[in-house]
Amino acid sequence: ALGYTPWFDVIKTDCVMWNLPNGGMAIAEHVAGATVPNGPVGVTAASSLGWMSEIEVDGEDPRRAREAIAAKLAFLGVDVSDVTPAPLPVLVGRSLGLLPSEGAPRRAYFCGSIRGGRRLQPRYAAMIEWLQDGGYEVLTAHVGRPEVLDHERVTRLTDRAIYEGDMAWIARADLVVADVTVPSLGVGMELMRAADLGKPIVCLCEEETSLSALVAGNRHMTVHRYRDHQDALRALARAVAAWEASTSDATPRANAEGAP
Ligand code: 6K6
Repeated sequence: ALGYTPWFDVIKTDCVMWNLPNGGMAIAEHVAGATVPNGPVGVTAASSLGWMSEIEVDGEDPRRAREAIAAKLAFLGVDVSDVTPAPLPVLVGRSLGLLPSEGAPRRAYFCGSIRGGRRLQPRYAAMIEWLQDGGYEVLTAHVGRPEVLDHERVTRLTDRAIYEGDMAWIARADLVVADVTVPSLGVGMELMRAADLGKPIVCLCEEETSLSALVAGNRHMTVHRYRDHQDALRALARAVAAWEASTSDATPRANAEGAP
């Protein structure tokens, strides 16, 4: 009814409340998290954050609020290093691996054709390497490996395990990057899932390629056209830099224009 589908629940399993000598009150809650069964992220995850307490103060002046919070912490004997400004749902989302943690490397999910055809494998490998060099953890580095199809045969992963594993990774990704030049059903499915989850999506496509209207016309994804291999890496660098600049706590990397 509110126009969104919940990803996970914030569960409070226990509570302790103290009356303080100054007339105030301190409340600590035992907090856990769990993904919503059959929910949109398609993974089952649970976490326990332990005992937590939220401190709120009245007023609209952030500086005064900061002082009031500091005074409360001092009164309670809580060290400021044990405190985070992040709201509880964000902490739970992070503990479930569904939201990026501060200071942790950003996770990129790279999509490229596998059974749809391996013509652009070296390009996928170069894009993945560029992301890794820039500090990204690429969850799907296997997409760039030349021997991925042999590997599929050797590891004997079932198609269902591949599907479920990939859906779980998409849910954990901070950014989805796809080369959509070679048509691939799998990449199309990944993009749709990423769009449904509201993930930022960067699509790269060789010029002159006839691209499906369902990608080209999808307002959840921007398609960046490129001429050749070198231009593809420059287009990737520009698109990632633009995304990084649009996220508040990111420092755009210096080599955005200087990509190989
Ligand atoms: C690979 C390496 C070891 O085991 C494997 C098993 N195969 C796959 N593993 C993970 N993801 C896969 C696998 N096959 C396809 N995908 C996902 O679908 C990739 O993330 C690609 O972006 C996409 C390619 O889809 P198809 O339809 O071209 O195969």
